[in-house]
Amino acid sequence: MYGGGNVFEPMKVKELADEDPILLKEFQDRIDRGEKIEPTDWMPELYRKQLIRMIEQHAHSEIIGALPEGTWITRAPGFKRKMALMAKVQDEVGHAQLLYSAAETLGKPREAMIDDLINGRSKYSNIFNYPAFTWADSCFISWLVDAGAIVNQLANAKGSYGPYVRALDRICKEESFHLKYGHDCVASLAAGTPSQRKWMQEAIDRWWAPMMMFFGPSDKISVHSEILIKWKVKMASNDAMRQQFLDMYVPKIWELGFTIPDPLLRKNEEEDKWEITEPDWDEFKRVINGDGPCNKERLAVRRIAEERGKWVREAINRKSEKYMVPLA
Ligand code: BYC
Repeated sequence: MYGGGNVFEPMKVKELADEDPILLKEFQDRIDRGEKIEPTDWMPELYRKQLIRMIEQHAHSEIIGALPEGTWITRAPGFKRKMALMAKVQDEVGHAQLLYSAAETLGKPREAMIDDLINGRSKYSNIFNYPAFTWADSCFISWLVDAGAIVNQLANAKGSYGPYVRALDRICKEESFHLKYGHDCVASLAAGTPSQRKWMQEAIDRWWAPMMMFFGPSDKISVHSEILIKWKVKMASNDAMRQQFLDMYVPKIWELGFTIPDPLLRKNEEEDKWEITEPDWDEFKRVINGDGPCNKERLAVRRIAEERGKWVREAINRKSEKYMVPLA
């Protein structure tokens, strides 16, 4: 019933042509009227497949995203920062649980999703395949990666699939705390010693290019956007989300006295549009297909976690079987 998709592979539109045209029209009318689609409602197989693909990738991004920040919990400067970062990382893992549950409503079991992740068959966000060398890298993630995630998720929380939008709604509320925490971390470094300012600037220099890619390939080469926007799964295109992020956060980065490592970055006031250096989409493709600086390490950690947690899952399942009351 479920299935993923290969990057940049053209969509199999044939599956849509096979659907009952009357049901398909009623489905599109419901979406156009702003109604929510629920798990037991009729939906085209392609809608189901696309949602599983996107929600599953999103869930994986949350648990893998916890890794580069997680390594900084014990090294965060001071008790308060340690506590706050630990709470944030726990939130991210919780987001993954919400999202796996939302994807499960579409028919793909959680075990199959985890299996696809640890065996490299599923994708997760490009940005978490880069190393967090310094505390400032962790601050960049907490502020600006979370900011990018909020831009995307606030928009998509108005989308069409009930379980996903309800999960996004809750996730956005928690993310807005993360954003404040992340901004406070970056602002502290900005107001700190020359070395602290330098570390933060170096982190911005390292993470800016992956951050631009975080919103997905440009609209010219995005594969799934057209159908996902028609079905209100995505509420804006990748370029529109990237532009919104630039609009909101470039001035804030400048305000803190940092520079952005893109010589072409400028606001074209006539077109009300940010001009940027075109991201290196070949690097992007390599990274999302398993060949980034940290891909192997990230999946190895998840594989170990899966292996070590096996006895807990088995114990819970046995206990629930023992207390299960047979239905009359
Ligand atoms: N990374 O047709 P396109 C967080 C793939 S977690 C990797 O434009 P689509 C956080 C795409 O999957 C929040 N792969 O795709 C956590 C497709 O490949 P397949 C993460 C990417 O789906 C912890 C191919 O490229 N947010 O912030 O229309 C701590 C063609 O692309 C990426 C979400 O997951 C990427 N960046 O649009 C801190 C949001 N971009 O599947 C923070 C939910 C594209 O054909 N997802 N690809 O093999 C989305 O909104 C959409 O899936 C995307 C891509 C905008 C990302």
